Order: sequence, then C-alpha cells, then structure tokens
Amino acid sequence: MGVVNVTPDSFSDGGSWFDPDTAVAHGRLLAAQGADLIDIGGESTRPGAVRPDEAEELRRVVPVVEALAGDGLTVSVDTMRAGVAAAAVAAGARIVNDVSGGLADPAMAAVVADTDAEFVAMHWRGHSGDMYARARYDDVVADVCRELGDRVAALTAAGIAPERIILDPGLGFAKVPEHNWALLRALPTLGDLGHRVLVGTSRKRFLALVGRTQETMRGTDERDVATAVTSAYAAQAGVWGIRVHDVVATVDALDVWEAMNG
Ligand code: PMM
Repeated sequence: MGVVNVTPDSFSDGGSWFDPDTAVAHGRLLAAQGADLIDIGGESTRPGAVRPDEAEELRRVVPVVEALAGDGLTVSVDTMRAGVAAAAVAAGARIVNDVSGGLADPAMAAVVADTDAEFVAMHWRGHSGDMYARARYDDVVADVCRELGDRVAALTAAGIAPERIILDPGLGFAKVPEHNWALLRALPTLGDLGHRVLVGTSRKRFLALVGRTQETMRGTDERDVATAVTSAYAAQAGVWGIRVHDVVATVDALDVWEAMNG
C-alpha cells in the first residue's frame, strides 16, 4: 500500500503532494513502482496536528480518489470521518482505512456497513495531541489484541461482515518504541485473530534510533531502508498488507524475500 498524504503537515511527506494534480501524479507513480493499493489521506495524525474541518478534508481527498480510482487503481481512503469515508467510496475508494478503528466518529461503522467497502480497523486510543500519555499497557500484545477484538465486535454488530475487516496494530499510535517492537514481533499472534493484517512502520520514529545515537539518528527521509527491512519481516510473518511511503525499497525487499522462499 503506497501512501499519498494530501496534507500540508504530515510528518514525513507533509506538503509534498498537497496540490491535487501532484497527489494524483504521485499515486500513479507509486502504482507504477509496484503498489497494489494507494492510500489517500487528508488529515495528518502527527502528534499535535490541528485537524482540518470536514469540508477541507473532502476538498483534499475526493478529487484524488476519483482520479486514481478512475485509472482503475485500488484506492483506500485514510480518514476518521464517516462523511469523508462515504464520499470517498462514492468516488471509487474500495477500502476505508480508519486509524481510529471507528472510534473517532460514532457514525463510521454504520456508514461503512451500508457500502461494500473493506474496513481497516487500526488500534487507537485517542487523538494525536495526547496519545503518548495513553501509551500504558500491562502486556502490549495482549492489550492491543483485546482492544482490536472489541472493535471487531462493535463493527460486526453494526453490520460490517467480519471478512471485510482488516486489522492493524497501529504502530506509533499511543506506543513507545518497545511497544512497537513487541507488536512487530507478535504479528503472527495478531493474525491469529482471524483477520487480514495491515502494518505501517513507514518512516516512523521508532526506526530513527536503531543502531544510532541522538546525534546520529535517522531523519524522516533516511528511514526507507529500515522500513523495507521491516516490510520483509512483516511479509515473513504473514501479513496481508504493508503501508509505505517509499514503494521502491519495499518492493525490492519483498522481491528478495520471495526469492529466498523459492
Ligand atoms: N500510520 C499513519 C497514518 N495512517 N494507517 C494505518 N492503517 N496504519 C498506520 O500505521 C498508519 C495509517 C501515520 O501517518 P503517515 O501517513 O504520515 O505515515
């Protein structure tokens, strides 16, 4: 899954694809590089980000969804708003990727249930402003699995068939580095919940310090190799999807992984 953030302020590519034509061209490039899905988002979830209002989010994402879906690409919309999800699906999106798993907008589950779109439910504990205060777990893997299971129960009760639900551990969301590493190690356990698993490590901060010091840590534009390594690992762990900004490096990693596996 290649990421196109139509935002002025996302942590790694904010502002790069803010203009709709540039965003569409970038989505086409990611598809040409080997992305099977293009994920289009209009709201930055970086800590402290100010949320755009719904009209602005619609203005950002709908034309880009329409153009890329019109090309025949499989498009997902990265949104926490039911109204944006509905408009994006009407414009051709096949997947609603909600980082709040349906918690941020009480209307989300019912709106998605009324479509035939698939739904990515990511593990989430609240908006980005204070998410690190929520990074408290007894056992991060057990707690995340239980909370995702609760989301599946609520989403299916709202009418979304279980086979339409994809689960994501939400790396970096209310999680400190050791939580992210524990969840990556536990990807097969997440798969035991019986749903497809999507994982997003791309350029995240927990990759910055691996093998480095505060002085030499990787900048956001220096994390694509580390991301690709985690992509190969996630493939080995059996995940369905890997959400990345730099498709080329991850396609390389997956090609090598496939060759390794004969
Ligand atoms: N991470 C970001 C945004 N959306 N969606 C899913 N399903 N999983 C993630 O880990 C995830 C996401 C972080 O922001 P970015 O768009 O700048 O990478």
